Amino acid sequence: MGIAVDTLERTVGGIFLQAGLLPAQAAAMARTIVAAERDACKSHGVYRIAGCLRTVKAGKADPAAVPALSDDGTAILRVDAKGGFSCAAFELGAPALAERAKALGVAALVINDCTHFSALWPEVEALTDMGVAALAMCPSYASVAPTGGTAALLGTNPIAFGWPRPGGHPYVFDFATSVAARGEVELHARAGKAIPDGWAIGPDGGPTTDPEQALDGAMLPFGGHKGSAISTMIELLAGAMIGDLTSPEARAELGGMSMLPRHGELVLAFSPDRFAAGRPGDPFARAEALFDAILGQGARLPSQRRHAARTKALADGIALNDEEQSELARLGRLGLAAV
Ligand code: NDP
Ligand code: PYC
Repeated sequence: MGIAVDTLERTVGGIFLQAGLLPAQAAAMARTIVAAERDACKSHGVYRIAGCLRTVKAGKADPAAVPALSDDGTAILRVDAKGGFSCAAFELGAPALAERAKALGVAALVINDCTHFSALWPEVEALTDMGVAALAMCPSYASVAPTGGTAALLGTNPIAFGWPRPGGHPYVFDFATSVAARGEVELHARAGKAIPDGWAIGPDGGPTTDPEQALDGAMLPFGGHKGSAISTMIELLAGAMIGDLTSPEARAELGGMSMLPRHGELVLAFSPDRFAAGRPGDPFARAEALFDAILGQGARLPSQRRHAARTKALADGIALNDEEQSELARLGRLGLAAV
């Protein structure tokens, strides 16, 4: 039997409280990190705690930040995270975003000045639970070479989409616009395992399967020029357009990559009912027909693996290995002195 989800949330929340985070920040962080561990998304699970603590210890994330929502009644809502982590900032803005999208058809949540370490699927899933479709994106820090280039410039820039499915798990995809998340390369380095061909180039600009060389060099965009362009779009929409840092700026501001980057995030929400009004067909029923057709070919939907892992974790608990358990105990005991 593994660790119950609520037990692990208390343990992780306790680590962040010990590190000086306000209770609302610590609880939001614990929910996000434990959700990733529960859903078998190891690159953004308990492994991330030490990086968050390093960022607080270095004075790059404010543990006492209280995010503030501003709403001028338009389609653009803003949360100023005030230098704190993104999780509490998102939780503050999400209900207002869903309501505004239902009222207007479409609305945007801009989060500014947040330290962002998490996967984006918890955010789009939260919005689909509120009955809206959602698209979330953010820069990270310069660690990916544009296609045809030889040095880190773009971030691993994740993008996630969610579509509500009445009576079932939502349709959700969430991926880095690099071939894999940087967290995956870090986990390979920690395990002393080579990364697959095609993920990265070393500092000399040549291909490498050595994760340490990849971390010192640059990762590659997924899908060649197509991923490179989507990643660039994210720098524009969720960096320049919202008046926040792009990935090269975030890396320069941080002065290294052993901590987590501070920048902004853009989350869009759509009301399928409002968009489809007056047109033939129910958008949700039509979506189900499409999902059935995909599954009918023997393909799987994105997030199916994750939701299966969640079902297992809720029944059997979350399995952490001995090393992970002793790391949690160490972080809980020593707090910021552990990093
Ligand atoms: P993956 O490549 O592991 O997965 C990408 C998506 O594709 C998932 O939704 C996954 O669903 C789905 N998928 C995988 N295989 C299939 C398949 N055969 N058929 C259908 N769907 C499939 O993700 P990445 O490594 O690119 O990213 C991992 C995480 O890192 C993301 O959650 C992302 O948000 C996060 N990240 C965060 C950053 C930040 O700055 N905050 C930066 C970069 C990444 P499933 O999960 O069910 O397998
Ligand atoms: O895994 O690429 C990544 C990442 C960057 C910031 C948070 N996660």
